[in-house]
Amino acid sequence: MRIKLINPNTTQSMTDLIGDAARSVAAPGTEILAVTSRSGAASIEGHYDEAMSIIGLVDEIMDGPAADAYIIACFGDPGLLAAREITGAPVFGIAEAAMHAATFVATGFSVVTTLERTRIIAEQLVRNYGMEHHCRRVRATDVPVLELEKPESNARAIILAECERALSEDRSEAIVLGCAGMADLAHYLEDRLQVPVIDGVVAGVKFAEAIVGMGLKTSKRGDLAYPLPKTYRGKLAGYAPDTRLASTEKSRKVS
Ligand code: 2AL
Repeated sequence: MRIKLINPNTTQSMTDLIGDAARSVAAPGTEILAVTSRSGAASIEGHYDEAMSIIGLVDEIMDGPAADAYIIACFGDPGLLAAREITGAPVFGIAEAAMHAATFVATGFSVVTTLERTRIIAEQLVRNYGMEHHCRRVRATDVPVLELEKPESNARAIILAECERALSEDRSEAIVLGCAGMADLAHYLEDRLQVPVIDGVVAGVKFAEAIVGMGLKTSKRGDLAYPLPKTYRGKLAGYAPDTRLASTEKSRKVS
């Protein structure tokens, strides 16, 4: 099966990092197609960045090659429900995937993310996903997304210290990593913390394999049905669902 792993920010080095993480767990026969959004912000750290990322995300889903499943590799899960509307293939957000995975291996988890403003967005996701009974706290580290890949930012040590506080102060039994750019930290942290550390990119890949393996597709009854045909004006005229979407979904044939 082919899983398209979409980095909705426009930083290629982060795509390379998450592509490596995804391939390290992919089953034989799973192809990981890791792509960088062609439009939008270098890093996604707020509501505006998220909103602006959705066009690039939609482009990656609507334009070929088609995939059996899609993963949105940003912890805000930007455009997740819109993405589920425009394709029948299952779509996974890394925040939703990581939180669900955490509930299988721990009663309570803490999310450790980047900035204070993304901490607030992650808290909103916890509520949207009905995870209030499982998520004990969402913690910020004040490490900006693009600093994660710079050794001089000391990001590893800062994140490790925040995880240690989460285990002692929140009484959490597992850690959910709150940014795609932390995908390479999971093993490092797990070795030191001795609790499950869940990266949503890896969780997304394994859930995608499971759901596709079960033969499940996104329901087209209700709110995730294909968007209604209507006129789109201005800069978005080309995104009218009936023109663009119909042809891409019709040509969707993946082995
Ligand atoms: C993210 C992420 O995963 N990628 C990105 O650009 N921003 N999320 C976050 N909470 O920092």
